Parts: sequence; structure tokens; C-alpha cells
Amino acid sequence: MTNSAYITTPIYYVNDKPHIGHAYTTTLCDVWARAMRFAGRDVFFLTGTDEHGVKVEKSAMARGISPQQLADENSAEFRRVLALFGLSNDHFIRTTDPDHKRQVQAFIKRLLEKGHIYLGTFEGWYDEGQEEYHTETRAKELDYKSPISGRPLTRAKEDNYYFRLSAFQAQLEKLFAERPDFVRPEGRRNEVLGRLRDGLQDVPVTRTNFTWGIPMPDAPGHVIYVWIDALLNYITALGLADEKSPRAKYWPATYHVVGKEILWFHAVIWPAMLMALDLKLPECVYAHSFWISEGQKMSKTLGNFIDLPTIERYHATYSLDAWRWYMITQGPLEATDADFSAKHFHEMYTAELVNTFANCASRTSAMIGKYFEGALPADGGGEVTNRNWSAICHEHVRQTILHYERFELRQAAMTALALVREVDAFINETQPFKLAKDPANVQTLGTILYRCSEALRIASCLLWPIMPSKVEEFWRCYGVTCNPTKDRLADLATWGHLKPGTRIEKCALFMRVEAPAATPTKG
Ligand code: ME8
Repeated sequence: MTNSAYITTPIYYVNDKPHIGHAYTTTLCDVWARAMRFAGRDVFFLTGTDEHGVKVEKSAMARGISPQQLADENSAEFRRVLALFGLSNDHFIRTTDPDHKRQVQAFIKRLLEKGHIYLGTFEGWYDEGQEEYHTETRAKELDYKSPISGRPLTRAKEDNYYFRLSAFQAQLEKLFAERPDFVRPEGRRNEVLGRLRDGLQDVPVTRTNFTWGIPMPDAPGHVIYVWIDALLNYITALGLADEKSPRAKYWPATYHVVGKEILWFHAVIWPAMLMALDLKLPECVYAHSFWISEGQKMSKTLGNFIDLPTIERYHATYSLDAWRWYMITQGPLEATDADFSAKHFHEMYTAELVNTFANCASRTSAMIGKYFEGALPADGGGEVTNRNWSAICHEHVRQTILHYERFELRQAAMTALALVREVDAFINETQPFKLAKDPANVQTLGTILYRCSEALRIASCLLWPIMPSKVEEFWRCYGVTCNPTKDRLADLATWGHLKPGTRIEKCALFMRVEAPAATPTKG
């Protein structure tokens, strides 16, 4: 495994406002990026906005502004949200960046010179909303309707430049056969394989029905198709078209994280383009499923759309970190959609954050306050229950880091929380509040509370990528000095870092919140 790591989100269309979907994918990448930095890897985390194409041109026209103005406004809104959510991306790319445009043209020229792009006539079924062509077989399967908007596909014919995708059929089949983890999760990989077996058709690289895009070099009237422009962002952000780029070391990507609806572009068209450019292929394209809301597809008319104001209300009521926890532990990371429900959010918040993490941190700190005047007691040695805490923590740390690495973020969260539950079980079994009644037990009492604090400290390090603010608050209460950008998780997570005598303050991390009366959607 190389030390550098590269993770990307899709670049988001600027004709939409940020909503739960964008927040979700970006949060997944943020958690992974934080975990890998903390694990000692040199991470580059990229997100950005996709700003060209017919849709943006049309939306801008409808508002009577220029496409550039619309792109500037909405791209700024996406960046504002990133900052508001504390997302730790290393760069934000815009497809209107001059540097991106220059490199896209350079890559297209390279493909032309190598004969992977040709001028031809194409006829097919076109989904205008998605700016995507379908083959006859696929269009029939879709009942000649857009799988996204439900609107009829139109028969379209164009004189365009095409990418010889069909020439990569065998190489792509080989890729899928040799690297079963290239597309994850498995259910999604099988869908791609099924479509791949239908046979590949060449795809347009330019369009002539709009002007808002990157001009095709030496071909007046031809504009580079928005998907080709967009996919190339993953390598233009690293400056790969140039001879020497300081960011080149991050290629190939460790994870391209995308939603299931755009997997085909990332799992088939993108690797074929990279093969044509003689570039290495990403390690994994990870396609998560969709959030639905209160049991139904999110829609603006139903009023169940989890838009930015709704998300902000959750932040205000439950905290940003509670929101992140719900995204990571209950989100649609695997092949099935996940339902966002106000009631479920509240239940999970109360069970896992208030009653488990916060409660355990609070009762341990309270007992140290009460029985040891707020100074961490020493571990007096000897067995209290038959727990080998050092070994228990070591195993939780090992497994959690592995889950993070593999993008098994829900399992990472659950393994870290299991360590907190172990501390809770230890307190319930040893009943320190009863032992405290007899001064003769002071040494055992101290040993128990030291072990609880130390195991909690280790669990907190494992939870940090998901809940950075709350964990830092925990660190302040427990006198933990930790800098996740410098310190190494594996070193910190070994037993015995907390020093006896450290001042421990009463710790209240997640407040109890009243159950929601009704779904807090719009209003
Ligand atoms: O497709 N649940 O951009 P986009 C979970 N510009 N995730 C969701 C979601 C939902 N209900 N809705 C959206 C584009 N997403 C192109 C991408 S990449 C080279 C070009 C997330 O603004 C999910 O990650 O429509 C999905 O793939 C992405 O938003 C689509 O964002």
C-alpha cells in the first residue's frame, strides 16, 4: 500500500442546490479522509462543481443571467456548505477553472492523436435531463423513458466526435474479472457486468446543441460533452496533463465515491478513457445507494425533501456530529436505499449517542469528580473482572482501522462504539458507586475508573473521524492532548497514555432532546 491516498466525490451540478445527497457523499469521503490522515497517510480529498452543459445553460436563461453567473453563485453556495459542515476537502475544483479547461483540451487532443476519438454520425435514444444516450436494448428495458425523470427518451442524431468505447470491451471485461473489488458493493458490480455483456457502443465526446462548455480543439461549433469534461476533473485536479505536477503522486485514486445513478460513467466509460490515455486505473469505484425520506422518494412537492434548511435544523437541535453519526451509521452505503426518518434519527441519537457515548463519558468523569476530587486515579494493577483491557482495545483499534481503510464506515463506527459499550458493561459489573461506600476499596475503585477513562480515550480516537467536534470536547474534559493531523492513531490507541493525576472535568457531550412531535420537514 502506498502512503498517498486519493478520494473523490462526484462534482455536483450547479443547477441544483445542496441537499442531503450531496452532504451524504461528501461526509462519507470526509470521514474516510480524516481516518486515513489520522492513520498516517498523505490524503488528497477532492470535491467540486460540474458547471457546463445544457441544463446550466437553460437554468441560467430562465433566470435571465449568464451561465457563468449562475455557476459562480451556486458553486459558492456549495463551498459555503462545505465550510459550514466542517468538511475537510483539500481542494475544490470547478469545471470552469481555466486550468481544468486547458487540461481537458490537452487530454482530448491526446485521444484524437492516438485515434481513440473520431468524427462520425450517431443515432440513439437520448435522455435530455441526464444528457445521456442509451442503446436500443437499454432504451427498451427502460420503456423508452428516463430512469431519473420519467420523461420520454427522444430519438436523436448527431454529427459528433466519438470515443471508441466499443474497442475497450475485452479490456473492461478482463478488468472486471481480474479485480472483483474494482466496483463495490458487489450488487452494483453485478449490474454493471450485466450491462457490459450487452455490448458497448461508442459515446459522443462533443455536442453541437449548446455552447456553454469547453470548445473542442480545432473544431468550431463542437463543445466537449459535459460528462467527458466532468470525468476528467479527477485528473485535471492533480495536474496530470502537465509534465511535472506536485499532485501527480496521488494518482491513481483510492476511491471514487459516487451515487448509484452515475456508476456506469465511472465504472465503464472512465476506466476506458484512462486506458486510452495510458493512465493507471482507480483502485475502487464505490457506488452507494440513495436516501429516501419518510418511506418515499424525496420530492419537493411532497415536502419530504431533506434540503439545506432541514439539515440545518437537525444541526441546531442535535448537533452537526450527531447528524454525521446518523449519515455514517444509517446511510445507504450498501446496495439498498436508506430511509431518513425523524423518529428513527431521534431514536438512534438517544440510544447510541446520549445513552451510550455521552452517558459513559459523563458517569466516569462524575465518579472521578466525586471520589477522587477530579484527579485521575492510578491503575493499581491486578485483575478486576477478567478483562484484559490492553488486548481488548488493541483488537477494537485493529478492526476499526481496517474497516475505515476498506470504506466499511458503518462497521468502523459500530466497532468503535462497541468499545464504549464494553466500558459500560464493566461499570455495570463492577459497580464502582457501591465499592465507593467502603474506603477500603479505594485502590480497586481507582483502578476501575482509570481503566474506564483510558478505554474511553481509545474509543474516542476511533470515533474522531466521524464526530471530530464532540470528541475534541471529550478530550478537553479528559485532559487528552491529541492532534489528529500530527499524531498517529495507531500510537495513540495503545494502552496507558492517560497520566494519573490529570484533571478530569465533568463531561456532557450530547444533550437529551425531546422526541419530535411530527416530521420536521418544511415549515
Ligand atoms: O450527477 N441519496 O451531479 P449531481 C444519496 N455532475 N446521494 C445522493 C442523492 C440521494 N438521494 N441524490 C444525489 C452529477 N446524491 C454529475 C456528476 S461526476 C464526474 C459528475 C449524490 O449534482 C450522489 O453522490 O446530480 C450522486 O451521485 C450525486 O449526488 C449526484 O450529484
